Amino acid sequence: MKAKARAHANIALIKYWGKADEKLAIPNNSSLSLTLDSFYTETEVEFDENLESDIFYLDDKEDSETLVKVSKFIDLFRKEKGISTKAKITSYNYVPTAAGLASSASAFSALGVACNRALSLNMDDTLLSTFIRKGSGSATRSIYGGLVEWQKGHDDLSSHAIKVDDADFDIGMVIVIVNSEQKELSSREGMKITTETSPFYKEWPNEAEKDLVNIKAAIKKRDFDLIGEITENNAMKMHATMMSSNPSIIYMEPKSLVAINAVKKLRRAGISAYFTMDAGPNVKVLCKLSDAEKIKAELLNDFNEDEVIISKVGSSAHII
Ligand code: 2P0
Repeated sequence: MKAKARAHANIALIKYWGKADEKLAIPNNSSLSLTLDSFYTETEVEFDENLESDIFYLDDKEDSETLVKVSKFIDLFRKEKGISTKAKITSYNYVPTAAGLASSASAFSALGVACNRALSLNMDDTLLSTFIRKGSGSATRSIYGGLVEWQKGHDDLSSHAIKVDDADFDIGMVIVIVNSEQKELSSREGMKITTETSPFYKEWPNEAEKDLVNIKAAIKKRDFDLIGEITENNAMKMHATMMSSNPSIIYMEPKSLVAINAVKKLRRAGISAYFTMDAGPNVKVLCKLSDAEKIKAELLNDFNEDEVIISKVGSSAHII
């Protein structure tokens, strides 16, 4: 009744933005991500008949606020097993700096993998990813390492992750910490506002699906620059759509643009580097891993050493 798992964070190259079904967490568009080695979560879950309620520790501190979401998520697994036994959950986020880049993707993926083992549910990765999806959408993709697609599907069982590529070529990411504080607007809220108010949102799922087809072809051909161009363009289309919401959603901060301009400068100097951004101001630079140190050196003109983190490709979520 006890298991411990590790899962890595992932960064979407083709973004997920907007839900077709909020309750089931089915997205309006499929997405594709790169799993990162440098950011991960380790979580132990222990089901215990003696407990009267669930208890959750995050980085050695009891966290009763997050517990509500965690308990709801574990309920899915309890229901599958037909039990109501409460659990103690102990979780650690591993980030290479005090960046506060705690990720719901690695967190729910690690917790899902641990619950599956602790309750001997023996779900395969496809089915398990549909459970993890209901904790957090992006967590669906963290079940696999490398390049991973979350196929939007059309119902509970068909909306799941698939492995696209091991990404065992020269690829990596440089993460630029612009601001490590908790974001003011959650992704969940941001998506809702965008889908309900942006006049441009109706084009977003079409654009994302086109980008997905094209990036998968570029991955197959190992065409790094094409992968990068599609990634950058997709992220900016998502941010433009968010900005056109009412009220507008602007995750970008002045220093985000500083990082973006540094990437453009690197590109003019012949280095293949492309930026992407998520629901926050931090900038992630998709690059060849062999260029990462050069890219970091350029970024250090404007950022501190602990604000620029290099990551190679991460592996699948697994029991430890
Ligand atoms: C992504 N993001 O594909 C996109 C791009 C942020 C921008 O998935 O509501 O925490 O739990 O499903 O997964 C962040 O949203 O949202 C996200 P919920 P989630 O990575």
